[in-house]
Amino acid sequence: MSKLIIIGAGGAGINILNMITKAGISPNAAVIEPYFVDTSDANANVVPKEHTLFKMETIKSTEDRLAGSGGERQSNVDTIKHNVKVFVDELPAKKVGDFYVVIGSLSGGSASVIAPLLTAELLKRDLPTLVIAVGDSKSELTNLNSSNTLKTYVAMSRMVNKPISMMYFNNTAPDGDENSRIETINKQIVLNLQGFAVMVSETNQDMDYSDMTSILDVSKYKTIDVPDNGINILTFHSKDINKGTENILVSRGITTDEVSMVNVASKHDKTGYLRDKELIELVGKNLPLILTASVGMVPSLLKNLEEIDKQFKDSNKNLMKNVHVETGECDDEGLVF
Ligand SMILES: Nc1nc2c(ncn2[C@@H]2O[C@H](COP(=O)(O)OP(=O)(O)OP(=O)(O)O)[C@@H](O)[C@H]2O)c(=O)[nH]1
Ligand SMILES: [Mg+2]
Repeated sequence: MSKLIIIGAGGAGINILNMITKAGISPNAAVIEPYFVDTSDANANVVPKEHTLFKMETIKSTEDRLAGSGGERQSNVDTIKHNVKVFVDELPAKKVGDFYVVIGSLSGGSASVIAPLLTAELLKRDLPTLVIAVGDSKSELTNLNSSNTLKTYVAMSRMVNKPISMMYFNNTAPDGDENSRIETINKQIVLNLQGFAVMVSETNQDMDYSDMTSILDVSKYKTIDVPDNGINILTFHSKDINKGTENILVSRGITTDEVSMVNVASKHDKTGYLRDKELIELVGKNLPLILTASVGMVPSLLKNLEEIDKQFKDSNKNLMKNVHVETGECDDEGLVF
């Protein structure tokens, strides 16, 4: 049976991975093996008791507490680079049949560095990897971090010369309530991974390891020209579209129009069938499960983040005028009397 090795990095990654381990995965789907990593102790309480937090040591805030990156992506780069290699080396023996998932926010300071480095390291070792990336546009910093982390993934993909498969989410709805939006996204991610675990379980008819590694590395399909942005965005749908096809799983490779995000060409389509009776019973109501890899979406995601960045900068420009304060004389240590 295939395993899903899921690595939750940073605050958001740890939180979401904890939700996945609690929700569980359907029996007879791929078994989950969770790993939690961070530069901070702040989220250690969310790590389930039976698991440990892999600590990427940074400056300690006190004797025994790790300080995190506080949203600054550059603050722990060298430590993280070193630790990511150590972490991957320490993962248990890799075997054919296993799949890797890396979960992290794009917008904080730690996972936004850990997760891309980790993904590149796994891909370099030819391990089939899916990235769950959570963007955020609530502040200029989180939005800019999201944009730069997405660009990091593009650069990483070019360096390892492989497409990166990503499920992309953004916490910030135009007028939405932030907390309910995060909750919705977390639930969506849990459902997507439960579906993914069914698809990669190797218990399905006509959908085997090669089919699933190809949807993660669409360059394996002769019909799909992977654009040089290197990222394919995976989306999951479970649709009640055809009552007659009760136990169908479909994976699709698609080219997407970069600007309008309209799907312009279905390049590959692979249909598999659920064979396992328990799985049919458990997930049958959500079938068919359709996993789509779209290879042209990243430029429009980036354009969107860059437009938001411009809005933040424009609205702050005027506010920053007239903020200078005259203190008058002060003594050597800055005291004003
Ligand atoms: N969807 C989702 N987003 C979350 C969750 N927890 C935090 N976030 C978002 O993640 C972003 C912050 O990133 P974190 O993951 O906390 O950052 P980090 O990687 O730990 O990095 P530092 O804390 O800066 O060292 C914020 O924009 C939050 O809105 C969660 O459970 N779900
Ligand atoms: Mg953190």
